Amino acid sequence: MPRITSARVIVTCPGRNFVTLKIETDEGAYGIGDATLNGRELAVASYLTDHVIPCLIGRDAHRIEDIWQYLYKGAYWRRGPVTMSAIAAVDMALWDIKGKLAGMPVYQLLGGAAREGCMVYGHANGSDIAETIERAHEYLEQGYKAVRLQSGVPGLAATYGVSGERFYYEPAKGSLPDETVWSTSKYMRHVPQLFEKGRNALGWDVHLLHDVHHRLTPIEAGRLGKDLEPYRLFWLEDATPAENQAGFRLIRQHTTTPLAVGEIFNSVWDAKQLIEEQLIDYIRATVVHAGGITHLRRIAGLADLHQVRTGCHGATDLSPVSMAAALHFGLSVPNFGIQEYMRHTAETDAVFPHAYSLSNGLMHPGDKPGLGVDIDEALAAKHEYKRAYLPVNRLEDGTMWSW
Ligand code: GCO
Ligand code: MG
Repeated sequence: MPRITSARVIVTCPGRNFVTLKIETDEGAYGIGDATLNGRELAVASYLTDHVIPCLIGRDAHRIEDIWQYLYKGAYWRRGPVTMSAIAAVDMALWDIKGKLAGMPVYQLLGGAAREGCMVYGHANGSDIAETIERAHEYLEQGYKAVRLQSGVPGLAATYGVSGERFYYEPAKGSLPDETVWSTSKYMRHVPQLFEKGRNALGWDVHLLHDVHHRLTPIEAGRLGKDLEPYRLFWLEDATPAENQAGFRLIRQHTTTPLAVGEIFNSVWDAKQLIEEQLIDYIRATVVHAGGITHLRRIAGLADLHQVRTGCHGATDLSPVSMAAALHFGLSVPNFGIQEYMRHTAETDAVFPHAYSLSNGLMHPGDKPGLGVDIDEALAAKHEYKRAYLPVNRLEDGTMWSW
């Protein structure tokens, strides 16, 4: 049996911060797992180094489920983003090791490919509608089958999802959080125009998505969903904060626009009611923040019983290790829906060489044994950690709001 001989946390900042766990075994195979929690990175690094790693040494690396249960039940303080990201990193690293020792890519260990590739969506964003549509065209030219449209809102200085960058959006920055200002009424007037013009320009063959980023109340979300019905969105994401899962009943009563939620969920318990009552169509929980491949499969299993499909979060704050893990999961899970794909910078890709690839709008994890992604530790060491925060958001009168 492969014994865990050592483990360490690597913090690096090739343009943005990433936390990676590396686990080594006495059989030579090592595994890596992503532990990045945007804006709160060092909390997970400490959780792993100070509390988890000492419990791993000497264990049988093949016993993935047992180690998962040990870390989850053994913590006593269950769930939460810090704990679940730490457990996820261990879980990913162990699947990586198992794959390497078996000489197989992880998706084979999960049951093999259930499709040719994972359909991904890209982010088209612009300061106005015309710019967003121009970017969306660029995605279509590259073969994407699905594009998320976000655009600046007239009268608001900054809007979620809009950046100066061409193909990605990186909101975490600064030594203190940026403050942005939000107006629900300005936004609600604007979004239907974005999709009306978007459909006219891009046609009906492309899947269009939109992220509300937790800004609306359930009844406002119901109204927006209704207003967007003519444009047949693939999904409307994070329409309202989901701590109160029952809140989604109200949205459902008012619209047939498909709903996605869950990028900030940590476990199946965050989604249980949403799934069981079929209040959502896509669950966005992801490998790194929801307890790893092991727990994500459990969430997907429950979702499958209720015709809810997966749509894992895949922003740039999830490292290439998470991206790889998400693709092994997505390729093999029966109820795959779509995968978010925000390209990492060349700087990040250099630190994390990987086997996954994109062709004609579908991504494949590649066939290297394990997850098929590595970390160049010498290069990682050259990029020192830089504190960065996600923005905070206020209404125009100064009231704190969800960002
Ligand atoms: C998305 C997300 C991101 C988050 C980011 C926070 O749909 O991709 O909403 O843009 O804001 O991952 O860390
Ligand atoms: Mg989102």
